[in-house]
Amino acid sequence: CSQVCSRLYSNGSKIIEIGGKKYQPDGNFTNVTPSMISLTGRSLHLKDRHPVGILRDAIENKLNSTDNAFLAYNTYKPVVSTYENFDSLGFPKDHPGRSKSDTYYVNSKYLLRTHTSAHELECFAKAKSGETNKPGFLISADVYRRDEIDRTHYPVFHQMEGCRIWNRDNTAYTSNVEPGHITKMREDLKKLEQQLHQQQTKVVVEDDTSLDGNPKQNYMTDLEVDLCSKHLKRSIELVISDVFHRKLESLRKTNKDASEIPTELQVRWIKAYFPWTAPSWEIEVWWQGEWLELCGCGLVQEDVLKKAGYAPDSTISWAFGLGLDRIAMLLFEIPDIRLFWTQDERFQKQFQKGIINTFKPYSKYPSTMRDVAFWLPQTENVEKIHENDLMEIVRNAAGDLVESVKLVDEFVHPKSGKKSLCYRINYQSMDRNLTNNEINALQEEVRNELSRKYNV
Ligand code: FA5
Ligand code: MG
Repeated sequence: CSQVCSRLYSNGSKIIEIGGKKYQPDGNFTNVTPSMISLTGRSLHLKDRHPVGILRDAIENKLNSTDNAFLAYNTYKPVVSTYENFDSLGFPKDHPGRSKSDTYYVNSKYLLRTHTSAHELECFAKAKSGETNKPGFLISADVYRRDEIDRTHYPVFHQMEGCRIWNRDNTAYTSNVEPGHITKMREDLKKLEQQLHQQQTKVVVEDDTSLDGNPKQNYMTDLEVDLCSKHLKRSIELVISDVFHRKLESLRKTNKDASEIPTELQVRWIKAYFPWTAPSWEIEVWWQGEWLELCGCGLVQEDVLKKAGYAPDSTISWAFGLGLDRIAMLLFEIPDIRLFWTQDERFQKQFQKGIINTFKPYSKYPSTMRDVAFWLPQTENVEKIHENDLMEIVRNAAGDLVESVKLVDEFVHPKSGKKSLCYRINYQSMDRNLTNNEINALQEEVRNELSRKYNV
């Protein structure tokens, strides 16, 4: 914190201000940096001429094309409580996602949300209270995670959360007629399957539907689990088939040999674990020679529904969380995730509302490497250096002028046993040429900060 706070305090203020709200920093927790705070409020997912915004809009439209079931919440502010982000969802106290090396804390009670699931409880409560008359909702927002630096990782990305709710007709279970919600789920599923059937690009699904090691919740019947998980999976497959179809079509138009472009899309469902869903899965799509993870999902734990005000046993729901940036990068052929954040109009003016087109790179500016090597501190009372802390130092010094940071060498001295690390920082601007003097100054700042903070 000393590093962060001294910067925050440099304008004479002892208060952190994000999105018009004020927060008291906390020496033991605060690790959100001014450079991160400056990225809050950009709302790329709301811009209708930005790849992330265009994709968000396309997915919302597709999901609502079947039965217009989803209300979209897209303006939630990025600061949430640790309760909303973790506790409300049943994250154990020692879950690694809570650690300061992975999460940006504002203070001990508030943080920059790490996923859109942070707003699930509130939205379920709204649905329960009758404030909305739709059986589902979508939440799109910017999310924040401390992470490595390279072309596909950025400390801010975007997610869309989706949830769908059925009220259980419990009284019918005592009679011989099919409960109303089962009939409704069958109808909803049928509509979805018909729509999926009409998609021009078919999805070929690999799915081990057994629940071994991925158990259902006791309050639900096998039939309910079957119908609900099919509805969940078909909804996501519909989105994927729609979005990727547009890409395959445009590749077919521009490729010399159109027969090389696949006419089907291979996807697979993998069992997963999330504290607030059971059973849970992730979906991966086979794209240009590799499996790409797009989304985590599952059937919402009864506990979360109860916290939102639903009576025990009364409700069945599914939830998913879809990453937008990776899909947008691949659809629009964006070579570096930093481009999403550039204000350069050569980027901005290439996109139009509702259209998925291929990005045309403007001149790529040369990159320059600098290495920094240091002996790891050995004494116990020195703070350990987590790789994400190093990333943060580089980000603070050079912001979006860094293309990547990679560990290139590790050395253990044979006699002393001391270990040294060498990181290679690749400097490159998206928008202009950098001078050597400028890069040297940035590198000097990284070196000074490393030695000041960790005494290396
Ligand atoms: C989650 O964030 C859960 N909240 C998803 C969820 C919601 C599960 C509702 C169950 C019910 P995960 O960390 O796997 O899970 O992230 C979800 C998706 O966000 C990933 O599949 C991926 O598409 C995207 N994502 C995750 N990390 C990154 C990253 N560093 N950069 C870009 N996209 C990412
Ligand atoms: Mg995941």
